[in-house]
Amino acid sequence: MSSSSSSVSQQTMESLILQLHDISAVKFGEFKLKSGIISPIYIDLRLIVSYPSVLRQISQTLTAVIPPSAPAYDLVCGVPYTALPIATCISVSNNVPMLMRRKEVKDYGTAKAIEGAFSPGQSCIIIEDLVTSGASVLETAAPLRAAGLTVTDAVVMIDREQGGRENLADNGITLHSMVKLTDMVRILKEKGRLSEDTEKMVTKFLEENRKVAAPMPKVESKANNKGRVPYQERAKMAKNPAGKRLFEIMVQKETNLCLSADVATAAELLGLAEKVGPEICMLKTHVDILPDFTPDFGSKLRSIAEKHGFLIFEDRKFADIGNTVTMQYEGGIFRILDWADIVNAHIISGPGIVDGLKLKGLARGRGLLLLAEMSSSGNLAKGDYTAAAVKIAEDHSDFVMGFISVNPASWPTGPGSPGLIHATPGVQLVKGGDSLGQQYNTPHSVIRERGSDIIIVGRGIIKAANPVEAAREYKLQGWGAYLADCVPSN
Ligand code: S5P
Repeated sequence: MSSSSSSVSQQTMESLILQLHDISAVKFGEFKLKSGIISPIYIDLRLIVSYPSVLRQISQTLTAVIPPSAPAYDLVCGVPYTALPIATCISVSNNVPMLMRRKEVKDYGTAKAIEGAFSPGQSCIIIEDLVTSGASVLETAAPLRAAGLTVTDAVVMIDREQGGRENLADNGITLHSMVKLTDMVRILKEKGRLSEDTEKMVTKFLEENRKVAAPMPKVESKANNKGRVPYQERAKMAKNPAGKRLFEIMVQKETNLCLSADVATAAELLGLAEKVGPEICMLKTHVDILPDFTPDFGSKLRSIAEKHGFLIFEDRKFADIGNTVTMQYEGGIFRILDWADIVNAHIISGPGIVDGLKLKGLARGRGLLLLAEMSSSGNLAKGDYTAAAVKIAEDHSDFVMGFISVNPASWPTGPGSPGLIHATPGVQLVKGGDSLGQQYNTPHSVIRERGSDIIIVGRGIIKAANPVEAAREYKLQGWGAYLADCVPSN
C-alpha cells in the first residue's frame, strides 16, 4: 500500500477525541493503576469495539497520519490485543494484508509466532492504540523482524510521551501518532469536558510520570539505590575472575545475551559462533551432543571466542561427589577444563562438588555457575534448595561466579551479593513453552521483572529463519531491558 495519504484535519481529530470521551474510553477521576499509582486520567481503548463508527473513524485517521514521506508498506500488524480490531479495519478498508502476532506460543518449534502469509523482505507497519515506553511495539517488531520482515514505522492513536518515541527511534522504528496525550487533554479542556483544575492536575501528573517512565537511556554509569546496580560496578565487586570478565564484556559490547548453541554438529556450532559472536557475551555448549567432536574443538572455539570477545560456558551440569567431578571436569574425551571458561553444577550432592571443581578450575581462572533454579515445569529446585545454593555461592565466591536462576527477584534470601551474576534460560520473544516442559519468558520479564542479568537463548535464535538477525533482536531487547532497569523507578 502506498503511504501517500492526506493529513488529518483539526476538526476530524477534535471530533474523534470528543467521541472517545463520550464513550468513556478516556476518563477523568481517581484511578489506581497496575503500578499502584493513583492517576487522574484513565484510558481504555478496548471499548472501541462496541462502537463501530468510532472504530471506523480511528482506522481512517490512523491511515491518514502516516506521512507521505514514510516508506510504503506491504503488510499491517496490530499489537495484541487492543489494536487488533483497528489493524483489521485498516487492512480491510485499504486492501492491505494483515499479520497477527501470537502473544503466547505453546511450542515454538512447530507453532508460529506470526500468523498470516508473507515473504521475507516485505515491509510491515505496526499499529498500536497507546504507546508509553514503546516496549509493546518492540515486542511485536521483534518476531516480525526475526521472520525476515522489515519494520521501520509504527502508527499509534495516543502517544503518552513517556519515552516511547525515543526508544522506538533507537530501535530503528519511526513513531507516527494521531495525538499526544497532553494535546488531547488540552482539547478536551477547550471543549469544556474538564475543568481548569482537573486539566492542571492531569498535566502535572503526566509531566511527573514522563520523568519516571522515560526508559532506556543511552548512558548510565553510577550505581544508585533505586535502580539496578550497573554491570560495570558489579564487575568491580566480582571475586571470581571469569565473573569479572563477563561483566566487563557485557559493558564493552553492550550485550547480556548468551547463545545456547544446541546445534547438530561441531561444524555447525563453530560456524554459528563465528556469525553470532559479535552479538553475545557468552556462548553455551553441550559438547556431548556433537557427533563430530574432535580434540581440537576447544581450541577452535576459543580462537573464535577471543576474536569476538565472548566467554565459553559448557553446560555440563555436574552433579556427582567432589572427587568424581574433578575427573569429569579435567579428563575424558572432552577435557572441558582446557577450553571452557565457565561450567555449571547442581548442588544436590552438597558443597563438596564446588570444592572438587574449584580444585581444578580456580588456578586456571575458571568460574562456576550453580543451578539454583531451573526453567522446566515441575522441577524441584526451589525454596530451601535455592537458598542453599545462595549460601554455597557466598561461601565460595572466589570460584562460584553466580547462578542459573529463573526468578532471583523473588528469592527470600535476596539474589546474593551483587558480584554474583544471574543467567536465565527459558527465554523467547513470546511467553510460552515446548512440549517437553520447557517454559519461556520474554527478555523484558527476565531482566526487569525477575531481576536476572543474562538471557540464555537457544531455539529462539538457532531455529529462527535468520539466526544472526534474531540474535541482534534478543541483544537489543535484553540490553534495552537492562538499561531501563538502571533508571530509578520512583
Ligand atoms: O533450567 C535450565 C537450565 C539450563 S542450563 N533450563 C534450561 O533450559 N537450560 C538450558 O538452556 C538447556 O539445556 C538448553 O541448552 C537451554 C535452553 O534452550 P532453549 O532452546 O529452550 O532456549
